[in-house]
Amino acid sequence: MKNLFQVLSLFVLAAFALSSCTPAQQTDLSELNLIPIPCKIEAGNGYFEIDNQTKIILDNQNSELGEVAQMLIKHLCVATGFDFVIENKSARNSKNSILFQLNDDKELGREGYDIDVNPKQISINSNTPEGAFRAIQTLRQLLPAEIEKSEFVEKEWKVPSLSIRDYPRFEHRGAMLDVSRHFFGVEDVKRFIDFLAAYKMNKFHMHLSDDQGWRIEIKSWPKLTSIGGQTQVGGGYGGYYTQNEYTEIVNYAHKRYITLIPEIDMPGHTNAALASYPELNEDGIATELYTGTTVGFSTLATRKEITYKFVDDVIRELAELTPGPYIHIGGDESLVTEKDDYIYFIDRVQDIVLSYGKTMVGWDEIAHANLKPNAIAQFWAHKENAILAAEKKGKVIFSPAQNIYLDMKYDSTTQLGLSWAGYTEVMESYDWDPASLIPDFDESNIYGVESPLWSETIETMSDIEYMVFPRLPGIAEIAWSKPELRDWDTYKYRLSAHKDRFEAMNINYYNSPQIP
Ligand code: TNX
Repeated sequence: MKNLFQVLSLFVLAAFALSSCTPAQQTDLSELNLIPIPCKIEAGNGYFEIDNQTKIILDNQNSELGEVAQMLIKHLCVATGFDFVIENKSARNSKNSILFQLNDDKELGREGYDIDVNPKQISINSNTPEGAFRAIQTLRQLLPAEIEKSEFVEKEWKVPSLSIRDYPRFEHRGAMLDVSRHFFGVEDVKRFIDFLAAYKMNKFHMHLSDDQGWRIEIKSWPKLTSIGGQTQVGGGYGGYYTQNEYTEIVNYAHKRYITLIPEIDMPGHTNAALASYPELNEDGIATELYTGTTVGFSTLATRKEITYKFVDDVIRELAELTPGPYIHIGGDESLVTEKDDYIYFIDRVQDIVLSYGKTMVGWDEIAHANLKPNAIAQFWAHKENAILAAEKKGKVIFSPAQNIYLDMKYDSTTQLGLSWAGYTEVMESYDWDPASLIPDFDESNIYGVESPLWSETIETMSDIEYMVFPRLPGIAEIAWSKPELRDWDTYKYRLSAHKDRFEAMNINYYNSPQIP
């Protein structure tokens, strides 16, 4: 009996050795460093290797899916040096292929996806091209970090066998860039959008106006930019986006399934407008342009009718340029606006936003106005405002300054940034959860998570990168991943592995002592 068993096992071993020279190894899941961490990962055996023969196959005749496949090619072709061709479904079972399929799978929702990797094929299944786009970001992270280089790299491009099922926790996952305190050109903004896309964020909030600068061309009020756009913090030339440039940014974000949320901050934070048009001031006298960093000193004249003509024109032009459903009206720190004037103003502006078919978003102070259902309050400082907004049937975006303000210094030695909300090391920005931040706040009222980068001290793309990395990936994970899968002690090792990616992307990141 024993002999027969030995003979049989020898036979099995021999057959195995003949069929493949190197037995396929099971993927070690602890070596994956995916951020945000996916809902479910199962190990497979062996790996898929992308080479010069790898085909990309679309299982559905869907031009949008084809564009997503092109985006994948863009990510792969530079470092690998391979030419990829896209084929249609007749070839769906071919080996050495990356297959995109559209399905109907309720659990995955709009943005979810499955990725299945085996030695023959990588298949990506989703309900929408958007889900396929999110999947590509995961695939990038399954490849060696050098895939992110913008030059050819001689390398074996292996993807470990596995299957992933993944979908987001929150609808709203974003970041804000303040282009008012310091202005950033279109190319910088595109790079910022690339960062969001890489970590599956889907909202890009642009803070387009403030005391120090008006940054979007408004044709019916041209002095907003010819006067109000000229300077910035510290003095010197600021700048602004023409409507065409703004559209270029909208489209760039849209191709990456990121919705642009434009903000015109009102009725405070309006000195640039007040300096451009005297009639917007209570006393009818234009203010001086402002290049300092104090907040809370300016207000539109909330009881003058011309103010509402101004707001209507601005929101009309902005709404026409903005395909996404949101207009952000600011509403924060209106410290020199009387409370009843403030409420009167927000109520009227809300009606203007609604009249152009958009959803109003505002900083948490707008909760004091008569919010209509579906208004969105962005909680940054005042928990009681978040609660009030939810009571008024508004949704709440979580941007708690103490946790995720990207302009807060990491520690006392950080040169850039501010510290009014405290220092925010990488752990502090990661190790919290929106559902437990405000006692008794119902998670169903949380629309999502967004981290703002204010730019009083931020002047260059390299400054942006330093404050954003490595905090942004963790914030993206808070917004995307299941809370029970998140934990700092394992996250810090995953994040550590991303340093190679930051370097491959030439990102000027902060090398935190908290990251091994
Ligand atoms: C508070 S957050 C502000 C901004 C500043 C920021 C600096 C918010 C809604 N208002 O005006 O730039 O602090 O951290």
